[in-house]
Formats: sequence, C-alpha cells, structure tokens
Amino acid sequence: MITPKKLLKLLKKNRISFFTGVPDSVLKNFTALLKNFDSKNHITSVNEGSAISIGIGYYLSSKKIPCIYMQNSGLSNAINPLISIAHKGVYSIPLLLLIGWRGSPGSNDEPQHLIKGKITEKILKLLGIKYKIINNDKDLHKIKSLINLSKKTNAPVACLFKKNVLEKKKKLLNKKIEKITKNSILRSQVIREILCSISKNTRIVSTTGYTSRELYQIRKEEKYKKGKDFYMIGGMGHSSSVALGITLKNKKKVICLDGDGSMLMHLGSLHTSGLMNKKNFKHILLNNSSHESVGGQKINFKRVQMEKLTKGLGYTKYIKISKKKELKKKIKYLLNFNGSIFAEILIKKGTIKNLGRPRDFIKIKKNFLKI
Ligand SMILES: Cc1ncc(C[n+]2csc(CCOP(=O)(O)OP(=O)(O)O)c2C)c(N)n1
Repeated sequence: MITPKKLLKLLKKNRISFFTGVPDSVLKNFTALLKNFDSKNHITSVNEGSAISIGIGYYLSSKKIPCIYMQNSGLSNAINPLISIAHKGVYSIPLLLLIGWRGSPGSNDEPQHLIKGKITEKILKLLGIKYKIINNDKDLHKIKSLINLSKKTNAPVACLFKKNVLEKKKKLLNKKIEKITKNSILRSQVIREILCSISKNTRIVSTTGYTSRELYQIRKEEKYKKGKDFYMIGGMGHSSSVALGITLKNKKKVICLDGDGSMLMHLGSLHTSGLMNKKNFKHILLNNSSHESVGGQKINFKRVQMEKLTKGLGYTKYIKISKKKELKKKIKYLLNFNGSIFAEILIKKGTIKNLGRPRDFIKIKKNFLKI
C-alpha cells in the first residue's frame, strides 16, 4: 500500500508542485489531495494529450518538472505530444507521469482494460520512457530516482500504479459536488425513460463509465426489447462520433448518451456533428458536472453555455431538462423532433445497485448489426 500523503510529500520535497491530468479510479485517492489546490498548481485537463501539453508549457515557463496523472487507457491520447514534442529526440522536456495501471497482468479487470494493461509497459518502452512499478511506500525512493533521472536527461519518466495500491482516505468524495448539483434526476431515470419511449429501430450509443453500465443493466434486467445499444466501454469521448457514423447509413433515430467529462475530452467532435446536422441525430448530455465513474472529481461545467455552443456549431435545436416532472414530455419531444437536437439533462449523482458490466462484446456487436 502507498500512502497518498507520503507520495505528495515526496513530490513536493523534490520541487514538484504543479499537477495536471485526467481523473482515474486507480489514482483517485491521490488526486483527492489536489482538489483544494488553486488553478496555478492543479488543472484537471480534458484529455491526456492536453495534460501533457499543459505540463510542457508549465516547464517552458518555470523550468520545473510538472506531474501529469492519467489512466493507462489515456496514454494513447498522450502519445502525440509525448513523442512529437517532449521526446528526447525533439525538444527533450522533463515530465513526471503517474499512470493508473488498469488491467495489469494477473489482475481481474474488464476485457478492454486487460488488453491495454498487457501492452502498457511495451508502449512506455517504445516511447523510450523510463518507468518503475510502485507497489508500496518502500518503493517511493524509486520515484525520487526517476525524478532525478528526468532532471538529468531532460526526458519524461513514468510511475505505474496498480489497482488498490493507493491507500483509501475516508470521506473521499467531494461533498461540494452534492451541493452544487442540486439536480433531482438520476441517470437511471433518464435511461428508463428513453428505453420505454424509443421505437424498435432506434440505435443508442452510450459513453464510457456508469452510463454504459447502467444502460446495459437496466435493459437486461427490466427486459426492454425496443432498440439496440452499442456500449462505448472504452474510447472515451468518441461516442458522439460513433453515433454520427451510424447516422450516415441509417435513417432511423440514433441517440448518443454522452457524459460531460466524455464530451469535453473530444469536444471538437461536436463541430462535425453540427456540420453534418443529421436529422436523426439525437445527442443527449447527462450532465452531473463531475467524473462520477472514477471518483466524482469536479468539472466546472456550469460555466459552459451549451445552447450557444451547440447552436453555433450547427445543431438545429437545443433543449434543457432539469426537473424530473418534465423528463417524460421532453424526451418525447426530442424523439419526435425532425432535426438534429442536443438535450442537456442535469442529473444528480448516484447509480443503481449491483451495477454490472457488459462483457460479451462480439455478441453485442452482432446484435447491433441486425436490422
Ligand atoms: C482516455 C481515457 N481517459 C480516462 C478514462 C477513465 N474514465 C472512465 S469514465 C471517466 C469519467 C467520465 O466522466 P463523464 O463522462 O462525466 O461521466 P460520469 O462518470 O460522470 O457518468 C473517466 C475519466 C478512460 N476510460 N479513458
């Protein structure tokens, strides 16, 4: 076990005082310590590539090494600036990466994580990034030597943390989120409303995390037969693009069930969906202003004016749903609207009990392909 406070202390002692990254469940007990840092010292970034890039910029203005945290699934988002800018053969920028290692060999994890987990070390080797696996407090000295190596060689270095190695702190969840999101609607209520209102040929593409898991579970347990789902258990931020791709050869309604963290990860995709402006494209944002699936880390989403943004990009219609009593009527409106539509639904935190996980992906795909 690693004590998050000891880890933070070690980093500070080694002159690492700036943090940026994308939240991850493996590292949540560490990143919880950063939640009260001001924005000069901690930025939650929208994707791992921008985290690397913010870190590069920080170094260029401070000559100090930034700490960049991410899940190993996000390593692929990070590769572009890591290899084309920070690499020793290009600008040679020192960075310290903390990587949550889902699907590490021998662990029990979801299929998509096992695939990425198996090749994580290989990716780091290919990138020429020196790394260490950190298992407990005794390994903290390895981080110190990595930092020294990064300073000496002006190169990125990485620490890999397996699941459950970072000690849990009580009262981890950000209580403020509960207060900020006084919303009354639960994600599961939206999902049920959609499943009972859609027609046979509707297609649903759901985003990474609790949304896909709840959709899968509710459809299965409550035996909703109409429509078919494609669960984006990985490829975070790409569900609206997959949904848009489906609309190209399918005249029936295609619903994208997005999350605020996911949508922000590749916000540029909204440009394409606005430009295409497909009549059967129904984009639903489940907005809880947090990364609930990986620990409830806050997203400052309230400031985003989604109506102006989506309309400016070319969506025909924007609607907002904030009260439970308007859910039924507005979902019906969304499904009957003859044009591209973006619905922002303000939801509160909370998931259904005993949440399962889709696993039989080939069966799911074959079923989705059936007309
Ligand atoms: C590329 C990538 N980075 C990080 C993650 C870890 N991750 C899984 S779900 C999630 C949060 C998604 O947030 P949001 O879309 O707001 O949905 P919520 O969890 O709030 O339902 C994150 C960060 C991931 N799966 N893939």
